[in-house]
Amino acid sequence: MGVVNVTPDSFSDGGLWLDADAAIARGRRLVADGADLVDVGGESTRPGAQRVDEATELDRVVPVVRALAGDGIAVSVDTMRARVAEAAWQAGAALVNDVSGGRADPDMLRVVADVGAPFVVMHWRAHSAAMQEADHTRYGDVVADVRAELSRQVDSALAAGVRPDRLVVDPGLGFSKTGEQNWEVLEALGTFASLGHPLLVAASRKRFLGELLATGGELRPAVERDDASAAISVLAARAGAWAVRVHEVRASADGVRVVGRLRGSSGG
Ligand code: PMM
Repeated sequence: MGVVNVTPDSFSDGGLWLDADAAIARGRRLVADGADLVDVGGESTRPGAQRVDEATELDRVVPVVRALAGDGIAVSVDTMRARVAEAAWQAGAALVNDVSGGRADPDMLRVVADVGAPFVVMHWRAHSAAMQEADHTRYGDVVADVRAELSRQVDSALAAGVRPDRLVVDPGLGFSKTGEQNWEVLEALGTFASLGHPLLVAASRKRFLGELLATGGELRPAVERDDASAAISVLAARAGAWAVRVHEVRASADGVRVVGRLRGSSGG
């Protein structure tokens, strides 16, 4: 899954693809690089981010989704808003990726159930403005707690009528998690796969990689974290992930093919 952030303020590519034509070209490029899915978002969820209004999000996302879907590209829409999900679905999106897993907008699960969209349920505790505050990163056992909370989010989606075969789960790296907690989650991907739904892993360029690669106390800049991101893609594929969400696709797509070949199949 290649990322197109149609935002001025995403942490690693904010402003690069804000113009619709630039975003569409980027989406096509990601597919040429090997992406099977392009994730289009119009609202940054970086730690501390403030929300954008719905009209702005719709204006950013819908033309890009329509153009890429019109090319025959499988598009996911990265949104916490039911109306944006619905409009993107009507514009040809194939999947709804909600970082709140249906918790931010009370209408989301109903809309997704009504239209029959595949739906990513990500582990989520709070909006970006507050998610790294201490009480939102407190866990007894981060792996067990994230699994239990994600399982409850899945139950809510099922109760709202989303079909079980439409659900994808994501442990939400960097969302209400410290760097150390992200590593614990990554070491336990099988625990999340055991929820019985396809698993999405989204580590690309996140801060904990900048911390890992820091030199002299300086974080490695976000755009220089792609090699480490691709390494995680390989490990995630090896652990049975269904998809990885990345900003630069080629190295991850190639790595996933290597893993697939070692499994004796042509895919990942
Ligand atoms: N992370 C970001 C945005 N969307 N979606 C899913 N399913 N999982 C994630 O971890 C996730 C996401 C934040 O990264 P970005 O600002 O670079 O897009």
